[in-house]
Amino acid sequence: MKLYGTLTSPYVRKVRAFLHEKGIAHELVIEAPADPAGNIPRLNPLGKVPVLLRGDGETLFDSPVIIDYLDGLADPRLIPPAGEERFHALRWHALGHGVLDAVVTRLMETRRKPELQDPAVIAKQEDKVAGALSFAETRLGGGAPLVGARFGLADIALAIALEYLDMRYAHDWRGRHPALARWLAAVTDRPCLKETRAPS
Ligand SMILES: N[C@@H](CCC(=O)N[C@@H](CS)C(=O)NCC(=O)O)C(=O)O
Repeated sequence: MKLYGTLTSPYVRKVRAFLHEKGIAHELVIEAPADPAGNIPRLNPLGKVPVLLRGDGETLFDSPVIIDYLDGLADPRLIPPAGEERFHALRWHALGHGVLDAVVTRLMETRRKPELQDPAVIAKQEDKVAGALSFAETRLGGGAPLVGARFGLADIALAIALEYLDMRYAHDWRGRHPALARWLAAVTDRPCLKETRAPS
């Protein structure tokens, strides 16, 4: 099984952390989606990473689909199988994933020539991030794990979203969300997070 992606993509990191936490053997193929001579356009018609190439030659994308597939491969289960816990875990995933989308959209806008940037686009994405953090701050409960008794998808998705803020939209979110800051500090040394962090 091969995972294609870059070391800086937070979507790829989410899948890598999930693979690490589950202990699933795989080969990481570092490849930028924009490389016209690379494999990504052939493996994913959307031209995005991550892409998972299975042993039988089938490919899977995007990151939520890959994660769902991987969870069924082996124990421990990182997504609760049913009931309220399942929907809470999937909602944490959606929240973390949405923060990534907002930060990426904001980043792309800030990378345009100054005269082409639209401050309204940037403000709209920053509002989404602020709303997501406020939502998370009030729903942390007693700390990690966020759902059930085991560190799982919910924790991976939230931790990676918060660390991506520090990487691509650095601002004082900790001052406004102290419970979230404490929660991240308590999980940040987990091996699945430490070993998938983007090189500085
Ligand atoms: N929804 C996708 C998002 C993947 C994505 O946007 N990946 C970026 C890298 S961070 C990419 O491949 N961008 C290239 C492009 O959009 O052409 C997922 O969760 O896998």
